[in-house]
Amino acid sequence: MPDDRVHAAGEIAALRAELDEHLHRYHVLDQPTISDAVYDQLYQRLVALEEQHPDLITADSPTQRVGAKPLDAFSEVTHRLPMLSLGNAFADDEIAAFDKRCRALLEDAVGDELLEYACEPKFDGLAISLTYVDGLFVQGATRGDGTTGEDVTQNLKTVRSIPLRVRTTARLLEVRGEVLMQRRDFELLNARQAAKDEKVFVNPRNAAAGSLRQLDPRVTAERPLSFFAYGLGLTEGFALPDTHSAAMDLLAQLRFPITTERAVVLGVTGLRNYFEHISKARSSLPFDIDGVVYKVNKLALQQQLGFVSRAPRFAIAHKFPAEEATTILEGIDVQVGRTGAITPVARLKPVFVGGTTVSNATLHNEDELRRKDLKIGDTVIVRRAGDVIPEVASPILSLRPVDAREFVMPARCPECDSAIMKLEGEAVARCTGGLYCPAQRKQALLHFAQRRALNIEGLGDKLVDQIVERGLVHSPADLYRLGVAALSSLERMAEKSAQNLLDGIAASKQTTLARFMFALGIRHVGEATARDLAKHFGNLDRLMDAPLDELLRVNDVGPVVAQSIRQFFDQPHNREVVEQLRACGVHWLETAGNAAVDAKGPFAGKTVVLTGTLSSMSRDDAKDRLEALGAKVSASVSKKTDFVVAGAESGSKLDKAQALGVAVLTEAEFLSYLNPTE
Ligand code: D41
Repeated sequence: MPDDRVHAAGEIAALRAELDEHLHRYHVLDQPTISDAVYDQLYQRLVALEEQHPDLITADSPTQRVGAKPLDAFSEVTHRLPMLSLGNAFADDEIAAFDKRCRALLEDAVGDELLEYACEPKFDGLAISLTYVDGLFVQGATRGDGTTGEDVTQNLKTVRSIPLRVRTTARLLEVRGEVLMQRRDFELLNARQAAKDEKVFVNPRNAAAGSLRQLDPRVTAERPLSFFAYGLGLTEGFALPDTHSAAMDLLAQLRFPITTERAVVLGVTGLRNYFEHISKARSSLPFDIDGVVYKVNKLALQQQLGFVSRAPRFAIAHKFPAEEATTILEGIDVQVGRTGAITPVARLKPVFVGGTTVSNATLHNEDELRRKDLKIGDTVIVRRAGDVIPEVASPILSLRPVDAREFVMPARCPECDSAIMKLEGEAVARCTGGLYCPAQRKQALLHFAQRRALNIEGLGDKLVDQIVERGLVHSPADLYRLGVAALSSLERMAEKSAQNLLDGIAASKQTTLARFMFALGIRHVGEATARDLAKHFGNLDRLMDAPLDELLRVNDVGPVVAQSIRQFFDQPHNREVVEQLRACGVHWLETAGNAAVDAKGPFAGKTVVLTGTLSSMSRDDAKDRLEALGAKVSASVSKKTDFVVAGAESGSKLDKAQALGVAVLTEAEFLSYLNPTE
């Protein structure tokens, strides 16, 4: 290397370390030691040196936080370890029940001792995941639905408190936390927006969400976002500590911002004291929180508790009580849902409550409306808790005007004029129009296309409104028959977006049986049930023809669900739609299903752990295949593991399997067990 380059390289390294240190002091420790002007000089010096030596620019240089090009769209990220949701509680007795349940499930491990909990504020922001490979920040993603989120790496790089490099020997380190906007930053941003005659945000959470969702990272860079880590995700080559609190200590050592308000407490009394402490501190915190989070502190106990559905059993959010305001109930409209359910909706004089302006609120059903004794013209109390949908709590009877009017359920559907009927014993009235009713058709299509169903990118509610109103689409199968010409004729639809939508529709053809079952919108068949059904049957024809008693054998399927599935497939019209969809090319991998699992097969009843990368299939596919053969697929290796399937670049799980003497299968061996005849 020429001398000048050697010097530059040295100075660049020193400047980066210096600048990183100041960013950390300013944004994480809140204790800056130099002025902004001095920081800026150092920064400009680095920029100049990097301009002279562009080959010395590295991805973790502080200059690389800004300047990335705008994107056309965010790409999807699959969370290798799902980002679970948190159960909610408002009342003290729910917290006592949480502690009791944990203790009961951990009886052997804790005996009579009080359980230790890690407590932290519940940031009212957006959950994200940060991935570091060999210490370098490589990917940042939103939580999305917990399974897939959006790749917002460029935007997260602009957040100064997120380190671009961490000093760790971990091959893989995933840090999870919340992005938010501090109250002061929010006020300043809104003042700036107003001065520019641009959109002002209703609350810090919306401002943070809007800023993170910018396709142009230069816009995000102008928005003062903060980050706080709340835990670890997937790690490889990293020795996990024993407790959540120690994991947080480690994160702080690695220079991630963590809350200063955390505590480790014992038992329900400890939880109650912490809640009181934070409730008092709430208004003086620099950011919005909507409650606190309690987590069983020992990670081994967390593992033992596991999770149900999408929420861990070892953690719970204790939310602050809802906020309330009064306003006028100006009218009651009705809305038609996907299954024809008619929901009365309160039209309210707009009121600011719990951080947003509310002008509508669902009234659920007629009975509820009568029970609450609501009349049009009433002054009502509107309640809103955190991100929960606002509700009309009650009328203030003393303020009722003499001309207050009773709500009358319309006899005919406002959308399609079909009769509205209420079945015996059911609380909801329904439009009888079925898929003739445009409102139901729209909802059914949106349900079909949503991310967790067939995931048709680009098919939002405005488009669905148009294609239904113009008679272009009657059933989901019609989506697969749309052409560019028909779509280009729609409002605000250029040929390019039409083509994008068609690409999205084409891409959705390859799906899974579980998604397909969920997409059909069978009453009582949610995502989890659809997955259980797919696992059990593995094959659509067998599922459609299954008698009630077979359906009842499926995990978590009771008589109501089984009836509903039977009724759905007994209608020739529904079978017709299914056949049309298959004819249009919608397909998935069919399997033998659990129902047919050979109880003597090599994986039946075994616990299997997948690690590393398989060349012949994705991890999810491997999991599906194993489960179809009766195996339980687990995330971590323990003495109870029967097999570890080790693909390329297997890490700590393989080491652990070998240490515990667990049988390890290579990919080739695994495939030979999967397909013994092939
Ligand atoms: O401050 C938060 N909003 C927060 C969210 C937190 N302090 N801890 C959290 N812990 C979890 C688990 C226990 C599931 C790892 C969370 C969240 N989850 C969470 N945020 C959004 C969905 C779930």
